[in-house]
Amino acid sequence: MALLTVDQWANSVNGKYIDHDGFPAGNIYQCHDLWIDYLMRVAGGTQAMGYAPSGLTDSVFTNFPVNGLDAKVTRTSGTAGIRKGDVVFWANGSANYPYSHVAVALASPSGGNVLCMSQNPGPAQQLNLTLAGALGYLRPKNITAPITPTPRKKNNEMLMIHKPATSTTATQYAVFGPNFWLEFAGQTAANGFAAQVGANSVEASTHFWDHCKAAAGK
Ligand SMILES: [Ca+2]
Repeated sequence: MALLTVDQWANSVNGKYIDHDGFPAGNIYQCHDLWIDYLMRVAGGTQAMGYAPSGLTDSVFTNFPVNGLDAKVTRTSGTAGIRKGDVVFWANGSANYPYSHVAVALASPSGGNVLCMSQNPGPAQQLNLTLAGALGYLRPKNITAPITPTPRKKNNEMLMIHKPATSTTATQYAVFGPNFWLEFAGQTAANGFAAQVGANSVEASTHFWDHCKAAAGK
């Protein structure tokens, strides 16, 4: 079965009760089932990879890697960098989740909360969950960094290129447009300019770099 995008998956489970193991008898619809569902249908893992060694779902995170799970996801401690598609784990014994919790982030956090697809209590649903007690997150390896350039501003004809680093020079960037040419170095500045330009930087050969510079009138 083809794997789903995060959005496709979230739409497919929203409002539904998800169970993959018939366990525990008292309430088979656990947060852990939603994690298993996500692991299998989005990250391309197996149910066995997602088992919690201690029986509580946070042990997937605290015992990572077990069951070969590291073939499908990476692990990050703490909440910095959480983004859409990350699987967030809350600690056993945390204030809101005395028996731990897991949910799938649908957006980057805002104000100490993160919008998640979460199950138990209730069916799988979108909930804004506090990050208090969160241990960290697992990120499917098959979800690449989102490309979310800001919309090109009206009449903004700037473009951005870069020349890869060599053994003697750092990566060089240039933003240019009609009668405008700005060279600089540094990834942080480059990211800022890319957001402003509204597109990612295009890799340039020296020849193409010179061509662009000449076209910019410089
Ligand atoms: Ca279950």
